[in-house]
Amino acid sequence: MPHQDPSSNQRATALPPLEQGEQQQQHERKQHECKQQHQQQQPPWPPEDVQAIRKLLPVLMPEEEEHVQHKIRAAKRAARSELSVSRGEWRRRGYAQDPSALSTEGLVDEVPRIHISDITPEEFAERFERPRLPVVITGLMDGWGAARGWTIEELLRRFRDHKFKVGSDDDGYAVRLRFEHFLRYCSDPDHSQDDSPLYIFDGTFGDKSRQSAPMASDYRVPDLFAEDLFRLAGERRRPPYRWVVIGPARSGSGLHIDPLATNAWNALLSGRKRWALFPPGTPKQLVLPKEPGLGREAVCWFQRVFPRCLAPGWPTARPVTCIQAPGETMFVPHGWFHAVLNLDLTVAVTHNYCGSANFEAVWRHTRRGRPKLSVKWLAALRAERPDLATKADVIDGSGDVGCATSDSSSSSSSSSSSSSSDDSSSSSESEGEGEAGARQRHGGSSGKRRAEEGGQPDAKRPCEGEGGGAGGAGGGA
Ligand SMILES: O=C(O)CCC(=O)C(=O)O
Repeated sequence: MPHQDPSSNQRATALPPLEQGEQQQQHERKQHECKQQHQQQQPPWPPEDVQAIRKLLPVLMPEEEEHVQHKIRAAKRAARSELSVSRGEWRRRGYAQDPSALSTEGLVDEVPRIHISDITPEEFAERFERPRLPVVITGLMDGWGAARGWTIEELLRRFRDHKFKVGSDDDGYAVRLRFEHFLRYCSDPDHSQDDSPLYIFDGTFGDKSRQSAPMASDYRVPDLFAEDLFRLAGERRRPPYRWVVIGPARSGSGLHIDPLATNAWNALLSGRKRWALFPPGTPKQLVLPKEPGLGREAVCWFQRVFPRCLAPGWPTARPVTCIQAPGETMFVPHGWFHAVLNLDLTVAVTHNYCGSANFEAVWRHTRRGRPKLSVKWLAALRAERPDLATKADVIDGSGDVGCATSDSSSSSSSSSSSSSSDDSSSSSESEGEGEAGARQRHGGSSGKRRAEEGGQPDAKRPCEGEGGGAGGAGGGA
């Protein structure tokens, strides 16, 4: 399928030629009718994936159940201190009762698919990386241990007691939950009504010290993305770059741009993800409006902001939509705003990387936002990639490391994130340097270091609960 111009959205152009005001009214009326229709149907609960989890978990004695509930409530409070658990604020929007929240009706998937056997790394760079076009690659996980082995059952068997990161607290410390407790959370009739549920988004899963470290050997970085130039800075110093991502329906990642102008790939092992992507240069204030009461979690963004982007008169590029299926890998080029909503319980792994194609943009962002890292990285590049070190010298010599561009200040929110921490791009905290923008927000005013993260904030995990504002450069991008 040819790659379509993101600004030519079929859904919008298919409208009859009415006056703009009339079109707007008609659009709103349709949306209202559609919502009413949806609200009359009760979503089936539990869905099949939740039923399957329940079968894996033994019934607990009352005191054990109380312990688990205590842990879950504590994680929720820590991850979203702005929401009261006891007053039911986690479900105040009623999205669990609103089938439109997970509906894909009328969505047109516009992202091209390409099979891995039909493209070489060179062609990929030429066709997608350099022109910065999103694409879904199929067949890329064939042969991965994770493709068969990352079932919930198997993950539970291997990592039952491992505490995965499900958010950040107001001081920027990781909030962690045992995997078994997380699954009990996902399958609990009460917690599963949360508008925007807790979401495992763990950038430390592969660290040698973690029980989950073997997961990093269950897959192989595909050749298309193997260049990974930050590797030259060293494992300890490089910005966080890989995350295991597991979440129930309605969890997700609010609209954001990935940090440091890195490209990303997101390999989905199970479940479906709904994506909305906006091309570089899309004005942030349009796609992330600062409106009181507008949550920035993915589900809220898709319910409230996404429909406006399809309405007549939308003044900038329309979102590119994708419904990612299991076995598909999404490529997100740098500078694209994107929001992601889990339509089912999903298991995925995602990496961010710098290759030759985005090196110059990454260099500018790193130079500006991570000056100490940039010095060490440049030294390694001189030894291993003198061609790129020369490019960096030219950029530095021209004095053009840039200032935050409109697409460089992004922030985002995961379903499980707190309102005050961004977790934006990495940092070797011991260097005591702050990424331009959001990164210094972790640690809050206390300036505490994240001992638990080994001093590495978890780059892609964004955060904001309410308020739509708190910018935060997500480390730039
Ligand atoms: O929630 C997800 O899977 C999407 C994560 C994301 O935004 C990304 O990979 O940049």
